[in-house]
Amino acid sequence: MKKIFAVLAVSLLAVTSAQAAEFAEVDADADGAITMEEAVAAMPDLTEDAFAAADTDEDGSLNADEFAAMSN
Ligand SMILES: [Ca+2]
Ligand SMILES: [Ca+2]
Repeated sequence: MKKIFAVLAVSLLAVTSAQAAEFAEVDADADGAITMEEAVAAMPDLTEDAFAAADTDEDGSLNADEFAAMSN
């Protein structure tokens, strides 16, 4: 039984780090914000409207929270 829990714990960790890595991957210059250019480079189908809708504080870039909200 312990082995099953260990496998589950590892799987959960993998999911968590995968989401974190995704933001870092899209944020090509690692400044903590995703610009329209960075977003489109990672997601070619993203429209300007979708980006603007995700940019809830309207500063022209997506922070980690805005990116997470858009991804969900
Ligand atoms: Ca950036
Ligand atoms: Ca923003």
